[in-house]
Amino acid sequence: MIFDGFVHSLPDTDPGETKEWLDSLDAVVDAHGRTRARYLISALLERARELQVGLPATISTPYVNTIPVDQQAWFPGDEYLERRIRAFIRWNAAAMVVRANKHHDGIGGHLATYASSAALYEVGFNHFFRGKDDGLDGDQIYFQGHAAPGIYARAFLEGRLTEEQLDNFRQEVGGNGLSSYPHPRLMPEFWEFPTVSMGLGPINAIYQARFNKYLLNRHIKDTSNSKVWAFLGDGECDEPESLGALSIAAREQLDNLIFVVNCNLQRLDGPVRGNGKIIQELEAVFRGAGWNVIKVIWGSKWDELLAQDKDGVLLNTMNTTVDGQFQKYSVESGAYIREHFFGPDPRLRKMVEGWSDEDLRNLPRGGHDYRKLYAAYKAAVENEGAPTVILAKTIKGWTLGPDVEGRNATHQIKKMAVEQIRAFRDRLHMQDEVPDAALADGLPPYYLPANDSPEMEYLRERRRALDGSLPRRTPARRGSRIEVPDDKVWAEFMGGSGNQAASTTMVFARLLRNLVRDERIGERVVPIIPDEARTFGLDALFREIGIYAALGQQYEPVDADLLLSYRESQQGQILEEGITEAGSMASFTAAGTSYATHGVTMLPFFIFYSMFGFQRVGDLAWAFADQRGRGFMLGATAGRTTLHGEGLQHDDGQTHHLAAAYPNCMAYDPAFAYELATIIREGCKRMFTDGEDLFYYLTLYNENYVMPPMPEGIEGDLLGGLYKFAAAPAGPSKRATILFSGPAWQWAATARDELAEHYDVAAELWSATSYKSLRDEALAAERWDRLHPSQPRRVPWVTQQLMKAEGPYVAVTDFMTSVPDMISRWVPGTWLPLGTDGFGRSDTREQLRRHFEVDHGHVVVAVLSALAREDAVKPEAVADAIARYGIDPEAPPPFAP
Ligand SMILES: Cc1ncc(C[n+]2csc(CCOP(=O)(O)OP(=O)(O)O)c2C)c(N)n1
Ligand SMILES: [Mg+2]
Repeated sequence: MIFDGFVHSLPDTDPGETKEWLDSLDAVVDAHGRTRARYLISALLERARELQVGLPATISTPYVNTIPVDQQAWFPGDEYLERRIRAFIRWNAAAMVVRANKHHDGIGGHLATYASSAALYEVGFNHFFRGKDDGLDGDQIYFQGHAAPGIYARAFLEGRLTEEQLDNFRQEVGGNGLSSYPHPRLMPEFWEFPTVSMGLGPINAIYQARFNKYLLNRHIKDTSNSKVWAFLGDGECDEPESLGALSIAAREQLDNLIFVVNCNLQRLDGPVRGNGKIIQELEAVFRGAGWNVIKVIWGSKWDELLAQDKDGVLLNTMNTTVDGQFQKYSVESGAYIREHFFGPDPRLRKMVEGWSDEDLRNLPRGGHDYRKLYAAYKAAVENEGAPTVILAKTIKGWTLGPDVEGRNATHQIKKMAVEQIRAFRDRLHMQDEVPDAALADGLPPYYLPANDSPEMEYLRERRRALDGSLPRRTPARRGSRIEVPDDKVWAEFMGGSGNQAASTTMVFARLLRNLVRDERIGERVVPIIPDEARTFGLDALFREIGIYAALGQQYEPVDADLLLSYRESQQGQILEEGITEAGSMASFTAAGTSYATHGVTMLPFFIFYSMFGFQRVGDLAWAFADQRGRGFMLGATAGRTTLHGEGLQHDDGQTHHLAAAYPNCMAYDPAFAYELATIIREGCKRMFTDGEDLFYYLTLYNENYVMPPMPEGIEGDLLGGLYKFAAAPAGPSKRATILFSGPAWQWAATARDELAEHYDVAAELWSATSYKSLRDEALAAERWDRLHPSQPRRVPWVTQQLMKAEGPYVAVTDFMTSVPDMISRWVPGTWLPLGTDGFGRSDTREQLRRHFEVDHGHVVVAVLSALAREDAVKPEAVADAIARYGIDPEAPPPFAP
């Protein structure tokens, strides 16, 4: 017998028996057709699963609900009251958006997303989502960003928001407004998770669920009662971040995680998969990744049709109708549906003979059927050993009327004419609540039921039973503060390294080791590394604190007998993420917001290849900032000339430029061990003791040099971003000042010596640890001046500092010139920065520094050139230096495209 597939490569122990089975199948196909054959094979697979035959899971199932009617959990709610409550919320959500746009044309907002997902949320709010009363953690819910109006509308009914606040939707500047989307930065007591940049919610939710297990397994916090719910759009699933981390959720058996995908088959411009079936496609992806998949496609009214479908013709039509066509049915009349969906096959047509056109038009999708949803959610929360995804089919703009529902333009509709509003009201059966007279001015009024109405009592009772209102962010809980570790951790970095050369990366590794050994806070430290621990010298920690592995270590590591073996453990502390900066950033987010989500402050240190940080996952970092995450990001192997062999894609000269865009990021480019230790100690205090919503970005380098001892009395200046590192040598008659950052101190120091020796110039050396901090302070001073014209001028701190030195001022850095240029406006004298602009390349450090024109020769030339501009030296001196250092003035600039 010949097969093309893998079976052919397996030995057949009984070919006769095999033949009998195959002949039977052939006969079924001949006699009863493929549909019947499919049914039989499905039945066989199902039985094989029950018998634990151990077949790989099939990746897709027919286009029907996963939970059969006879296994559907009984719906315990009051259907009538819940429908009324849902109607009120739908109404208020739409009223809010319409009113906002009536008052302020173009302010925006979305009607259709929530309209399609109201039941998805309301079943959760009434029956599943756990709140945070009495200090509980509750569930962590990632709301689809564009569904925010519905979440506000529910909060309004719950008495958490006022009419005035609803009327301030998308008008935040005056205070008391509501954010367009979930933004903890702007509504810190309300929203917990920023989700609106598509794809970030799903990946963050996965790592949040994973982090909850980490806290549990490490016995830091019992998180076993919290579920993570992530609501996302079907269009959103095209973002690589949405589905890119599915496998870790399955691998680590995150049964505390539930995705609910709102499959309205549409995104912004049109259908998600016009010619395909997004639900089937997603099912295959999730099942393939090892998730428990529950499809909720059809509402209850379809059950009776499916029960009659003895020949499988209905199923076949469901299976073969593409999404674009389903969307068409969602906007069409019952007659059209009868003709085109049921019509072509007489058996199907007969099935709906007794049904009116209206009945056919109202055949609902599963995602609008709270009974189906309840059963799915219940199965999801009870599922063990794997994460669950619920794929719920809905109609975009559902209940908003024929001009909105299912239209390609629906996503962006935010206005409704009076006629549309009235029809919408009628659809929601709210004629008594919102009489015609109230609609006359085209401004739909909000509707708040009487406080003692059955709806309000039911609403409150449900939330009380589920531990309080959501969403709610509770950042200031007891026990969320951590005292900064004592001197033992930091002291060794302050005195210099003697004769020993070290890199700032090595210093950091040692500092991290000291921190994890600290008795009080050591266990709270969370090192997060995307597969570069060895590069950064952090592998020494593997053995000491272990690598977190949800299921422990089930093998003997190849290096078990070595001192630095690869030790995995369920209590492991290091999050060794593998090669995923996005996943690492999501872990960093979960750990860095744990003070708020769990009332447990953790100290995350995310160390990565600096080029693959802000540049690669900048949007996740932005969401981290929005979410008020706290922690340290460490861009290692930084510098465009210090990381020398790696070349264009690796050499980082821009991340300080990028980091400057993050308002609450404290960005430092330290040169020495004591700088690093001082900054990290201060960061720990500000973030973890004082509770400031900042995060730190520090660049680390891999170049070894002797670490000097910390000069006296400079701590404040160092943290402020600029301090005097070394006085000018005595003797020479002319003065200048060189600012350096990171490893550029070496070129600055050599240049200083050369200037004194050959050119009669005495240069002071200043360490610029943070141009961003200097700029932020200077901008504040400038602003104050601008707005206080009659007051004495405020001199920016950077100017005050530099006035203590003498110009001209030359800056040198292993980053782009635009980094030191952040302060150019406030430098009190001639200013000439040198940086590493242009694409990186691979070569030795020496060659690269020459190429980028930042080596000591170029620093000398820059200082002389600046002095020449001030007529302090003759142009010949500059020419002399150009010749002395063998610089080719006609070489093309390194930043030429
Ligand atoms: C990263 C990113 N790109 C683009 C957008 C703009 N955007 C907002 S909603 C939307 C369509 C959403 O479709 P879907 O995910 O299916 O959600 P639905 O509204 O249909 O539930 C787009 C493109 C965004 N918010 N984030
Ligand atoms: Mg969609």
